[in-house]
Amino acid sequence: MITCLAGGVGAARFLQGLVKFVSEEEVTIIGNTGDDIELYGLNISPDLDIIIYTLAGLADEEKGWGLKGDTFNCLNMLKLYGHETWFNLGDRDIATHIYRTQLLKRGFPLSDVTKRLREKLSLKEEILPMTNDRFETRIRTPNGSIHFQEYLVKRQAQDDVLGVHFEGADKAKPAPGVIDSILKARTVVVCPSNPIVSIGTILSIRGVREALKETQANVAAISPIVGGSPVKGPADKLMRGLGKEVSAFAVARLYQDFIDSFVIDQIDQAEKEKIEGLGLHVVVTDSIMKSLDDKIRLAKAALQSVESL
Ligand code: FO1
Repeated sequence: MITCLAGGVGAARFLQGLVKFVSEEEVTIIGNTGDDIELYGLNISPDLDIIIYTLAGLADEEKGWGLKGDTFNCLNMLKLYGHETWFNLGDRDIATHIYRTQLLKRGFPLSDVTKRLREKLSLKEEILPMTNDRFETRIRTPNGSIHFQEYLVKRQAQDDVLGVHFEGADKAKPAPGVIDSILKARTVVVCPSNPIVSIGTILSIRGVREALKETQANVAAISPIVGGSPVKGPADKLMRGLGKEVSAFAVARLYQDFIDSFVIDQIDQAEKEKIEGLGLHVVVTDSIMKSLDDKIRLAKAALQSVESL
């Protein structure tokens, strides 16, 4: 089994490459749920949906989220009724949130809901939420603490970041199968996702970090920071806000106690030795994913980075 720790768009693109040469049944994905938000009475799990839609070939690959060719008539009507519509939910996307909300209301845990969703969309990869419990990533800003989506989408990541808070992390238990999928894996891959609010959230779940240290699996990570910037998203603003350098090396430092290898982009070649100094096996490659071939190449580099160990 190959177990992948995944956030949203970057992870989804990486996984598209991985499943081109690894059988889908062999892949287990532990997805971030810190971005989850309730809007219009609907439970929305953005990162789980991005992974599911992308692997099902339904995602709007341009934006990276939502469904290709979706319409926004429902949202426009909600706007007419005076609702805030800064989070763009497409009409077909809303069906996913209705289905998820109905099942949650009937008492099914998020892990069951996610299993049903990916089965209905004929996915063979196992997709596990990091937890079934309430967990909300909040950003501390000069205007107070706000939900991650409000920070990122409504306010376009313009607020100064004074801190990041994982509400619920103290009580959140790993969802069924999460710890096992790490302990039983042949290889664990930390996908190129935001190290603070996509991977950091998964690592904050009780028992996850310990399992990553304990597992017999080799653990590979891909740097989401290339040339001092994230390929996509607010990782630089969050890292700076937390007083961390924005570099591949800084990400390697965050993961160093449980990974064996670290894949960095050729633009960061100069950091290779410094990262090796952390005791990690470093692989330098072209890590920018534009085409499917790029995604396959990066996924192969990640697996090869630990196969030689
Ligand atoms: N991101 C945006 O920047 N703007 C949006 O309007 C937006 C809507 C949206 C709807 C469903 C969904 O699953 C994701 C959506 N995202 C949107 C992406 C999301 O905010 C973030 O990309 C992830 O939460 C971070 O990985």
